[in-house]
Amino acid sequence: RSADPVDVAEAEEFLRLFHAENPGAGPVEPRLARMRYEVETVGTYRHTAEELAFGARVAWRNSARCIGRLYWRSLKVRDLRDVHTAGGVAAHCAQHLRMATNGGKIRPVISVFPPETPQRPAPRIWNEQLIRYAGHRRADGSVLGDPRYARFTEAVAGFGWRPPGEPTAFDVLPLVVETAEEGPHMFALPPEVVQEVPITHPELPWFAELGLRWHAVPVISHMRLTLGGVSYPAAPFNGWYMGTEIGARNFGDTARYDLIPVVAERLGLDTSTEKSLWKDRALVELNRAVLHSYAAAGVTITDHHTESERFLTHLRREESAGRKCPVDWTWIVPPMSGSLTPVFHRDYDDEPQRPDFLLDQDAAR
Ligand code: HEM
Ligand code: NRG
Repeated sequence: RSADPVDVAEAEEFLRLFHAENPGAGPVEPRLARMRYEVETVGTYRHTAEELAFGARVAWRNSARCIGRLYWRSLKVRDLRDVHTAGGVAAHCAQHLRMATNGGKIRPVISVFPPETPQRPAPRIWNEQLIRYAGHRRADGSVLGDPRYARFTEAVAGFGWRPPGEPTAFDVLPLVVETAEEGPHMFALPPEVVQEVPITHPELPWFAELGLRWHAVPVISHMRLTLGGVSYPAAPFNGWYMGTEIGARNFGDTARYDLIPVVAERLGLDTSTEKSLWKDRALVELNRAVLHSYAAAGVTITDHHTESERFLTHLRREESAGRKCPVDWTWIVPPMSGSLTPVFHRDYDDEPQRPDFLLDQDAAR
């Protein structure tokens, strides 16, 4: 699909924000005049490299669900607006992973591929994240691997994808990149760009026997960056993990790896009554294992107590800068021990701010 013409009011709002926060960029009026002329003639306008970098950082700053926003100024922005082929997009995604992983010392990076314009649809990445594990559906309906990706796994199997050996619980899925000219194409990630962490526990040697692992870097690739009325559907970005994302949600959710009963049994807990709090106790050990393993592997990770404190620092800074900071309490409060963290005990502004990252209801998944 090609884009509708840019909404001039949105473009103006963004350019005014850019010039207000970057006084060195000079007066805004000549910039607005050029933007209006471009939109009148071709229905869109091209951001300068500086506007693009600023806009991506502010989109992070405005992500109401993100607890990691203290570092928003440090985002490294890759300007890949001239990469139009599926193969080019896939190769740059692999390069993104190299730069972001950085041997374990993770760097926040965003790769911005071409925007949607009235003249030309943009490339699209089908994957929700650049690295995700397949969910292999068995004959009895159960799933080996990540059940969340069972449908996606079926889709790529339809394109001829097979795991490299016997199916396992941790087979990295291929990328699917679609352009209007070429249609969808599938690409295996080079294995050397996929760093993973084997999960062990600081005191319990049997934990390693569970054979768990997770990828070092979460690179979200299904959110649309919207800057001043221009929409960039392919703009994968990453920071590093907060341990609970893996230990509580990816490993703990019953619709994901569902490991709480497995760990509880190994711990020898009384699972015959909820009142023993066996789920809570297993959850804590699973999360200790995740934090321990990433640290042991030299891969950046944060815990929910530290990150909650940092987030409050971020809120104080935004307030002294005179800015509104949108916060979604339901996402910011960690999925375990919520009331032990200071972010639980207050309320927030929730009015959305632009620019930001949007989820596409219509994106293929
Ligand atoms: C969501 C942490 C970097 C944008 C989240 C969530 C956490 C988090 C814990 C909630 C995820 C969930 O519950 O599934 C962090 C940490 C970072 C980081 C520790 C370290 C630097 C970034 C960066 C961006 C970003 C670099 C964008 C440039 C977002 C967005 C969401 C989110 C848009 C919402 C995702 C959704 O709606 O599914 N982040 N983040 N974050 N983060 Fe961050
Ligand atoms: N919960 C997801 C990742 C969502 C975003 N989290 C981040 N983002 N840390 C998961 O894979 O578990 N980030 O850009 O660092």
